[in-house]
Amino acid sequence: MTNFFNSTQPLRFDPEGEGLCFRHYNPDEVLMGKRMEDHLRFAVAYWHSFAWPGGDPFGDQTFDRPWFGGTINHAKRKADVAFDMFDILRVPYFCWHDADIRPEGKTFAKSQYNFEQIIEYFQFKMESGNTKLLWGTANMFSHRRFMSGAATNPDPDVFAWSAASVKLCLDATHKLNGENYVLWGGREGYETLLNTDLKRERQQMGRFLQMVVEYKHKIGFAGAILVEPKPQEPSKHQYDYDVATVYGFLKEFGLEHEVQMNIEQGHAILAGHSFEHELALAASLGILGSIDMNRNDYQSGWDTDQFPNNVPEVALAYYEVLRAGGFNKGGTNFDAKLRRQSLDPLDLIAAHAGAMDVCARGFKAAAELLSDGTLESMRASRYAGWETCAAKQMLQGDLESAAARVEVENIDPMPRSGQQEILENLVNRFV
Ligand code: XLS
Ligand code: NI
Ligand code: NI
Repeated sequence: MTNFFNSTQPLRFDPEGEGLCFRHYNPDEVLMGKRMEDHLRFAVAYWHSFAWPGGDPFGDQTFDRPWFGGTINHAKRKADVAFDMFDILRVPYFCWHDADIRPEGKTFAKSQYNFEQIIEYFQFKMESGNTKLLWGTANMFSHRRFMSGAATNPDPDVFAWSAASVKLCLDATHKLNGENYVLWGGREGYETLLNTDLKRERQQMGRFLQMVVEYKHKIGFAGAILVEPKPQEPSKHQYDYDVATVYGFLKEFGLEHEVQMNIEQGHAILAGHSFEHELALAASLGILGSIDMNRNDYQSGWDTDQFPNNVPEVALAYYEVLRAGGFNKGGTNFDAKLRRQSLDPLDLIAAHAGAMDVCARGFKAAAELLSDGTLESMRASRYAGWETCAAKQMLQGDLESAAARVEVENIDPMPRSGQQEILENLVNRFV
């Protein structure tokens, strides 16, 4: 234990409690036959909470953390504080990038040496603790070598470097019994089409993903490979734009049964969708894997990665997750960071505890709405006509036989209300 948080006493569930506690998140409460902890599967993101120094485009570091510094001892200290926080929050999972957890070395071999020491340290801490790995990933966007992309780089040597990075991170994720492996392609896109061979770059990226899947099978990694869509930022255009785009890409490279989605709230908004749209679409395509929970600033429109605090929005998101049967290997990763003025250790705990409560409230609302059944039965009755034999047959037939029904059956379709306001009022009774 470190003394960063003064105490590592786990937060209590106490709806009437004073100070720091959970007012809505009760890990042991059973909803729809499952404990809340097992439904939500919360994870802390190592990068935002322990590696980010609090900079913005106009100013540098605001956080002063005892583990900032480039040595392996700093990295171990960081891990000690991180695991203290996992215990305080009682989160079942965490997630990392290679660059978050180890000091960067002068060579690949030196970085690998540092990384493997930390992975061993994690292994030791995980054996005696309660926190597991939801997913690992390779950071292939921060270092300048990746400025023109990782797998999509015009320089094949960067492709090779990326292969080495993913191989190392996938091996480590496997070693730590991680439940998923994520690929987010922040620089897999372009700044200007004028210098970009788009066709070639997409082919490189497709082959890279195939190689990752082949390697996963080779080493017997049972976790899911997840792609995280985002339309832009940092690149002007990113190839993994949104769920629909990634699905087309997976089909093109024969990976639609191998790869699923890690869907982030803020990325959905950046792509001009709602979070629930992206979740519903992925579920309908059978590729819903996991979620990155956060929110953007709606005024600036930037990907500000704030902690969620909009219960109705979160409720609609979990509603789609529940309709899809809940998470399997996936979970709720807080890909969210403090505001740069939130300097205190307490701010880190409060941010997560509050977000866990927001998710719990939203999740409970979603579970009640689904159990109530009115929404689903109203949705079903809207499509009831399609349950008739005639309608089903029509889909088996051709255009001419469908067209013939108009005259033969003297069809005259009558518009029906979509009842949006009634449905919104219904939802509002639960959130
Ligand atoms: C950035 C992404 C990133 C991924 C992991 O916008 O959300 O944090 O989740 O590389
Ligand atoms: Ni993001
Ligand atoms: Ni993310």
